[in-house]
Amino acid sequence: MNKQKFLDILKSRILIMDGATGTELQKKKYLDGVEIPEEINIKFPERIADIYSSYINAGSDIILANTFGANLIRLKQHGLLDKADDIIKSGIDLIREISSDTIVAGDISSIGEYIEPLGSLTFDEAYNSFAFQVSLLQKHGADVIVIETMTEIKETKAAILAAKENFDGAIIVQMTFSKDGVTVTGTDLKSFIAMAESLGVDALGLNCSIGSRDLAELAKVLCVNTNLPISFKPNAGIPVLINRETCFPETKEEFIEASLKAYSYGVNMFGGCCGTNPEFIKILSGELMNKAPKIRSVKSKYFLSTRTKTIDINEAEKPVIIGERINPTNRKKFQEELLKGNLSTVKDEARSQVWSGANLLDVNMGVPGTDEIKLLINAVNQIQETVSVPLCIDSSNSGALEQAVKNCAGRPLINSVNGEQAKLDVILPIAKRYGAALIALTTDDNGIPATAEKRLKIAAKILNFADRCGLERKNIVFDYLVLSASSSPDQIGETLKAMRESKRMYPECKLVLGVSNVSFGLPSRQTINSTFLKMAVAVGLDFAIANPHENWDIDDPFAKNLLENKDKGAVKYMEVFTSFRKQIPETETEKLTTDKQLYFAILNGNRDSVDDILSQIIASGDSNPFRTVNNNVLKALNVVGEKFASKEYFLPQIIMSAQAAQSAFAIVKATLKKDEASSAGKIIIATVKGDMHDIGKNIVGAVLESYGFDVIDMGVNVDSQSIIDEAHKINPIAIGLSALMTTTMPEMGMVVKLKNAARVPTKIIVGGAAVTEKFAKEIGADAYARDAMEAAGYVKTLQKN
Ligand code: B1M
Repeated sequence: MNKQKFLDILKSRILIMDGATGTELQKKKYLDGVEIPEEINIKFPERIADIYSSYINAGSDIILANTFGANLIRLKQHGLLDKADDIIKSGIDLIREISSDTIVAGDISSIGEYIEPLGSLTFDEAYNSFAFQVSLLQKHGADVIVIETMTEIKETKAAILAAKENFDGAIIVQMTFSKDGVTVTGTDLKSFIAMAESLGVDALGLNCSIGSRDLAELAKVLCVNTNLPISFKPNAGIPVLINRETCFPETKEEFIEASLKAYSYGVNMFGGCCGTNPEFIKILSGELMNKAPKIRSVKSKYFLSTRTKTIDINEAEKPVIIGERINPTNRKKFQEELLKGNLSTVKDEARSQVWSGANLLDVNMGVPGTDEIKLLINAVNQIQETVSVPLCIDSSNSGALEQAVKNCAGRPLINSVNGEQAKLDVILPIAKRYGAALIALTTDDNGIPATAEKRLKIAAKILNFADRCGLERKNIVFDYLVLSASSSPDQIGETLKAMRESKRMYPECKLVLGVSNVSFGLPSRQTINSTFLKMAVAVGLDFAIANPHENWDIDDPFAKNLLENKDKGAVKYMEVFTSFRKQIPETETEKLTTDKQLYFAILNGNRDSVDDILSQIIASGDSNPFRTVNNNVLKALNVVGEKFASKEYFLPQIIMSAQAAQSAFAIVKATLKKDEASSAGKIIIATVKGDMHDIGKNIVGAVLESYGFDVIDMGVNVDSQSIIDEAHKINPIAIGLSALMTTTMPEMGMVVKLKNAARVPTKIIVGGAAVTEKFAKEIGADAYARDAMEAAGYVKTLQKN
């Protein structure tokens, strides 16, 4: 029977399932002479046929085939693996022989061993064991799969995945709860729904363990939390021992009364579990068989969950805080611990963030030199043993992401995908397969777009791809990325605009932001973070990746002014929040020489006074104004760098100083005389990948141009391969590379390597504040230059040859 046909029947009428198989087999002594109950199918088929017939005659629409424990691991344990095909085939065929109208359910249940960390099985071992069983159920023509009597959420997840990926028909999953609505491993009803719904089952339900009256109340919780069809198979009460015999105390009348109550709540499929028998089913079918199902319309939920806790994001107070502290980036001691496999800080951070109010925890284990897959799985397991909140699994390694999401108990959030096609191709299928929600960054191969419109365009691309992959749009959580108010104050408005529009265009998609980026490079970061958070929530922010230990109640007018781009250069904000003062009072500058005036203009980031000072320098008859400017600007920028390192200056000050320096060089560049004697040769210059500093590189370029060279300036943050491709094309006499940070210098070595591999016949010259002659030699560069003049000197020697 195809899936749609089954679902259509379910919509039109109540379906009656069977009653107990196990207790009936016991009662009739049908288990004598077999190793496990499923062996009856091939050893004593008439016995199981007798049970099947009794339920079919009692009015069951669906019979569960006697394949409950016929999974790979259990059959192997009992030496019956070679009989697997026959056991499953016979279990199904015998039902068909009795009645061709009956819906045959392939029955699956627990392996008997838990998946780690509760037990010793790996997730893949459990999955493979179920997949083996499901494939045979598919092969021998089961109509639906019923996964039943499950108590552990990870094992249930493995069984559902195996069923979904190896079976064409409908999948029903039932778990077993105690009276308080919790399984023996701590899973509650909502966590069960969250996981089953997200993995795409067709119906879910309850069976075994408790009597019908208590189970009906648990069914009511399912009915008000999901729109999926629900099945209900209670025991005939909790068993008691009377004269050393197990007895089920519930009467048929009590059972029917509770079942009718469950019907009134909206349950769709009825049957019985331990202690029930064909008489129970006969009455049940008489009462319910032709009844129409109750219509349920449950308000849409947005569950994220773990084994023991579920949050409905639609109902939660906003923003939902995702604790960001389980991340070793820039934390040396934490990294060293992780390199040794020590997860104590991970657990401490998990506990303390939850105490401070984190609703979810981000987990990032990106430490170079570790086996990230193993580390991330361990971290997920250990965190889930320590705290109950849902997780946000964070990695740029898709293999690590997949394994961690797979091993996560419950429904996590994945951090993250973006608009790059290669990422979409890999990460979206992971979210779909494991039913996870997915953070989507609105950036792509070209970086973060400057406007809200372009970020929304990337969002549209991601949603189109999600549609094609069959990943429901509501699973996508957009991050419209906030940049620092220090370096990009005009961008804060673009982020908020994109978020507002996104809520209007894609109301089903949630919004997230890594909030602390906004205060990067500024003092009193908490003031800005908290003020910004309030602005973001006002335009619909759902999740904030943030430090829960911070104070999120601040709403500061100076920070707001800065965030609304009404405080150029963060001047007001800096006055209030730092002891920053101009290095000398403006009025005194007039008493200084023009050299000193220039020095202080750069140091104070005073771009407006640069034009005037430069005019004075150029008009003064200085024989080499370029050198004068170079010396003073360099001296000032070095002090700026020192002040930044000692936290006296913050990013806005460096930016203002850099802008003043750039305008000084732009003016003085025109005074450089061209060396007409030189015949022009081509030179490529570039600041290497990851590095945005270009003042020094621009000076080098200007000086080389003044010597008559044809300078091809490839800009900043230039990919190494592009530099070599360009060299291939234009055949320059030299490539000049600039880098100012210790983290970006190694990229110079990469350019040398690529050049050698591609056999490009050109020289490489390197320079920049952090670069040394020794480093240049180590990476195999042809030359090192301390400054622009040395660079020009070297290139001239090449030209002569
Ligand atoms: Co940044 N920055 N910066 N910064 N910044 C430094 C380099 C830093 C030393 C400051 C500090 O912490 N003390 C530090 C690097 C630490 C390190 O790794 N060792 C730093 C940092 C950390 C950062 C950020 C990470 C800060 C942040 O965001 N938290 C960030 C990184 C961005 C990125 O690149 N991904 C950042 C950002 C910026 C600004 C954008 C704000 C701005 C750059 C603006 C611009 O370039 N358009 C900036 C500035 C201005 C500086 C300082 C203060 C000044 C740099 C400068 O322009 N110097 C700098 C501190 C310092 O260097 N003392 C600092 C003047 C320039 C003429 O010198 O480039 O060295 P230089 O060039 C010289 C020679 O080195 C040589 O010739 C020139 C003179 O003739 N030379 C070559 C250069 N390239 C050559 C190539 C050659 C030959 C010679 O052959 C081809």
